[in-house]
Amino acid sequence: MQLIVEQLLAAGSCGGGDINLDGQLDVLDIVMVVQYVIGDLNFSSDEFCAADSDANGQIDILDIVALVGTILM
Ligand SMILES: [Ca+2]
Ligand SMILES: [Ca+2]
Repeated sequence: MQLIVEQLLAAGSCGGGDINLDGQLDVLDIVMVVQYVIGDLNFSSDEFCAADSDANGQIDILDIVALVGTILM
């Protein structure tokens, strides 16, 4: 888990994970990613960049895992 998160975070300049730009990584950011993945929310390019933890151009479960891992560290 730890290794995966570190690899994901090292992947690019995007993926800070602070999607709502309140200066904190917390459950609210995870909720936004989940809402995006299930289609309830659209992201701006900045939000997308912040959410795409592994910078692969897609927001998916791996980005959620990385975000959760970051918060738990
Ligand atoms: Ca935040
Ligand atoms: Ca991704």
